[in-house]
Parts: sequence; C-alpha cells; structure tokens
Amino acid sequence: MNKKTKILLVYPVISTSNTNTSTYSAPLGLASIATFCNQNLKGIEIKILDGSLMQHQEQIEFCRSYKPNIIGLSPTVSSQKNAYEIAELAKNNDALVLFGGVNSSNLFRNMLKNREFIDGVILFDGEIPFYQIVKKFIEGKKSKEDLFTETPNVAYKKKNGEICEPSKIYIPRLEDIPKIDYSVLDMKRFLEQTRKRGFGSAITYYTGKGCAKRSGGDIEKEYSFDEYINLVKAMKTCGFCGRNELGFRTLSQDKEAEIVRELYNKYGITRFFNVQDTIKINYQGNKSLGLENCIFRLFVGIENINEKNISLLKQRYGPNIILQAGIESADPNMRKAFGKVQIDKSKLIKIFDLMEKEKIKLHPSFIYGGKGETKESIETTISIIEEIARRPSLSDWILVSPEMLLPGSPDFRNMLEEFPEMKENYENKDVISLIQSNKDFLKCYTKLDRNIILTYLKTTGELIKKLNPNATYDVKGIGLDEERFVKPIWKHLEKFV
Ligand code: B12
Repeated sequence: MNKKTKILLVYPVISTSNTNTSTYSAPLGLASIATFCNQNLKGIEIKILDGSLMQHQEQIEFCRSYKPNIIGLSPTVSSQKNAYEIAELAKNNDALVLFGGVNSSNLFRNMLKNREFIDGVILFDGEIPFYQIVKKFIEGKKSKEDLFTETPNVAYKKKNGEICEPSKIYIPRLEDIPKIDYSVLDMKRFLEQTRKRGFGSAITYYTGKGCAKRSGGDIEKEYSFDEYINLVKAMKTCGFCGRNELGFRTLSQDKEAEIVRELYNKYGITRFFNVQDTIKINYQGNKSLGLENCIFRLFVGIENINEKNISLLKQRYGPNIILQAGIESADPNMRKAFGKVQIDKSKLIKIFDLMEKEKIKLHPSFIYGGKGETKESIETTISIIEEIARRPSLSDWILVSPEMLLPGSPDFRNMLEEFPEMKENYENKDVISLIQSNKDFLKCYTKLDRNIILTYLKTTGELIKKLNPNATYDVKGIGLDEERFVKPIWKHLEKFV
C-alpha cells in the first residue's frame, strides 16, 4: 500500500525577545502553498503549525511525533532560531528540509553555508517551486540535484560546499495562483483566539504583493537570478522596508470580493485585514463588497487619504474602515530619509480632521531612530502622536518602533556598504538581532543611542495613556527587558488575560 507523503509547514514562534505582535494574522504564505499542493497533487497530507497560536514546545513535539517527510519553514527575523531548532529535529528524522519567505530569501547564502540541515531555500513566491519539489519527491527523486536543479527559485548547497543560486526566478501572476483554501488552517483554534483577544471573528487576506512604490514597468514571469536581484536593488522603496520583491502585483476587484464573501459565508468572518501593503483605490463598476456590517483594516499611504478616496472606500467596504498608515515621522527631513512623500504637520492634521468627520479609524505607525534622527525630530513626531491621542474617536491603536534593520532593506544594505566594520559583523550572519542591529545603525547614522530611543518610547506611552486611556500602544522590535521599561499597552488584551 502506498503511504501518503507527510508535509509539515511551520510558521515558527516569534522569540520572546520581541513584543508579541498580537493581531489576527494567519500564515497566508504557507496556506497558499498548501492550497496549491492539495489542488495539484495526490498522495500527500499537509499540516500547518501556526506559531501565533501555539508555543515553540508544542511545535517541537508535533514535529517529533508527526515525522514529516518534507518540512517547509517560514521564519521571520525574530523566529529564525526557533525555525532552526525545528528544522534540525526534522532532519534528524530524515525529512527534506526547505526554508522560504522574506527573511530566508534575504539570508539564504548564510543559511546554507552555516546550517548543514537545510536542504534548500526557496526564494520569493513559494507555491510553484514547492509544488514542483514535492511532485519530484513523490516520483522517487531524492537527491538535491534531481529535486532542485530544474526548479525555479531554489538555492542549495552542493556536496563540495558550493552554493547554487536558483537557475531562474519565476514570478507568477497572482491570478494564476488559486485563492487560499482557509480550511488548510486550524480555523477553529484561530478564531477562538481572535475572539478571546476581543477582535471577534477576524482574519487576514491578501490582494496584492509588493507595494505601489515598487511598481513601474511590467513584471515578466521569468528572470535570471542576477537580473532579478539587480532590478530589485534598483527600485525606489522606503529605506526601512524589508520586502524584497519586484514591483506590485494585485488581484482584481472581483477576486477580492470572492475571497472576502467566502470567508464571511463559510467562517462567519466579520473583521478583515488586507495585508496588501498599499491598497489601490481605483474601483470600477459595481464597487460594493456587500459586507456593510463588517470591519475592514487596510494599508494606505497617508497622503492618499482625501475626501474622494474616503468616499470610494466607503462605497466598497462600507462604513467600518480602519486605515493603517505608516506615517513614520512628522519631521520633513526624516520623512525624506525614510523615503516618504513630503507632507507636513498641518496637512497631517487636516487629514485627521477629515477622518474624524468621516468616522474612519486611523491605525498609524511611527519609527524612532531613522537615518539622521535627532531629539528635535523625534519630538516633532511625538507632537503629532499627541494630536492623534487627543482624538479617541480617531484612533485606538498607535504603533511605534525603533527602526528595525531588516535584511533586504536599503538601510541595512547601505549600512554594510558604507561601514566596513558592519560588513564584517553581518556578512556571514544567518540570525539578525533586531536590537543589536538597531544599536549599530544608531551609532552609524545618528548621535542618539538606544537608551534615548527607549526613553522616548516610554514617555510616548505615558502620554498616550494620559490622553486616551482606551488606546493600545503597540511597540515592536524591543526585547523583553526593554518592554518592562517601555511598557507597551495592550488595551484589548487586558480584558481577556
Ligand atoms: C501579516 C504580517 C505579519 C504577521 C504574520 C502572521 C503570520 N502568521 O504570517 C505578524 C503581525 C505576526 C508579523 C510580524 C512581524 N513582521 Co510581518 N508582515 C506581515 C505582512 C503585512 C503580510 C505577510 C503576508 O501574509 N503576505 C501574504 C503572503 C501570501 O505572502 P508571503 O507571506 O510573502 O508568502 C509567500 C512567500 O514569501 C513565500 N513563502 C513564505 N513562507 C514560506 C515558506 C516556505 C517553506 C516556502 C517554500 C515559501 C514561503 O511563499 C509565499 C507564497 O507565495 C508582511 C508585508 C506583506 N504585505 O507581505 C510583513 C512582513 C513580512 N513582516 C515583516 C517583519 C519585519 C515583521 C516583524 C519582524 C516586525 C514587524 N513589522 O512586526 C514581526 C515579527 C515579530 C515581532 N513582533 O517582532 C517584514 C519582513 C522583512 C524581512 N526582511 O524579514 C515584512 C515584509 C514587512 C516589511 N515591509 O518589511 N508580520
């Protein structure tokens, strides 16, 4: 009797050294890969472990008893170490070990050099390469050469230690990838958690990859590795952005309607978070999604919030809209340093007035400690945070973080290019500490240090608490000790913990 090939896909637990980003986000990348494989292959069984729902130990134990034939891991900067531990365990049980996702796409060389237990790293979009590898595996091919040489987007290490870059990069049109079948996730447990956290039945979906800033020119389906990497490096992006792909791909307006209506009908979802980095507001024809009773949280560029766009958004999503906008700084020089559109304080305040009038909620995010940041520029930003905190009907969630040096971001790349000692420090690393890299960045590009940043983060929290006692103050990219000092405020969690 033919036994099924067991596949385990893991979103590892984000290590405790960082604030738990406690939202209603599901591992969409893994869910999409599972959907694609299930629809195109027979004789497989796929399980997904979501690190937002379980502890690291639970993942370890599951992996130990399940003994997958193939494991695929999707770590972030802050869960890389946990991922290695699970992967090594799977390797000891003879699994084929594959890594993927943004962080692995950036660090693949060092990962393959330093970690013998990794068989291959799949760069960028994973559905098709992962499917092709599983297919070959089921057909009995087991050597790295057989599995990887002809497969797009895969990097691996040969027996002689040579790192093989992907022979080609394949970038599918999003319309060619089936929409996610959410039943591959543990929806029961996921929704129990979102309800417990006070979000109701909430989940993420996506309608695009990349962002508007990255657009320009058509995206081909195939590139050579060098050609693709050079095009990505040449793109204009925000300095801190850790995305690493070319351009902006989006799904059609109708596809979005299909996705959210299905989630509403099948799982009773009433709170949706579209993770597309900037939504396009150019709806044609019948705009309404017909889900007026639901809440939609959408990423926008703050400069695009105007009367006309709000009206279009309301026609499409109904009245309950939360706009998540990366304001980052209110200081013009800092906005420039971050690569943001120029917009001054008075314009920002007009936007807040408009949003309040229109009853649209704002979830803004800010960064302290970008290139050239000074105490004065941080204080300018705090004055705008104060303006928001004074308006409880405008916002109940404010996010501030120290600049996180994400591999793949222009700021990280420049730091290594401009400072030889940084190059030496980071060149071979396959785990990046958000804390240490921020300290290094501050030293290279500002006269501030991390203690100053942490003190500003703390006083910002106190200010928010005073002005809007019901607001959540979310701080990312800080360690546990630092968290005890800064005191982020998880308003929505307080009721439930
Ligand atoms: C939702 C989200 C989260 C959720 C993730 C929930 C989850 N379970 O997945 C939460 C809120 C937990 C989260 C946390 C963090 N995130 Co985040 N997040 C996102 C966001 C907005 C969407 C991700 C998504 O679902 N995309 C849609 C899916 C379909 O695409 P995908 O994930 O890229 O997956 C595809 C490929 O990457 C690949 N792939 C992915 N995994 C795997 C695995 C295998 C085996 C294979 C083969 C392929 C593969 O194939 C997939 C299908 O094509 C992205 C930005 C974006 N819009 O993409 C940032 C992003 C991924 N996050 C980022 C970061 C930095 C973080 C944080 C470290 C800091 C932060 N900003 O909060 C934290 C980590 C923890 C912490 N507290 O410090 C960066 C990553 C940069 C980098 N170089 O690593 C991004 C790109 C934002 C940015 N612009 O910089 N995040």
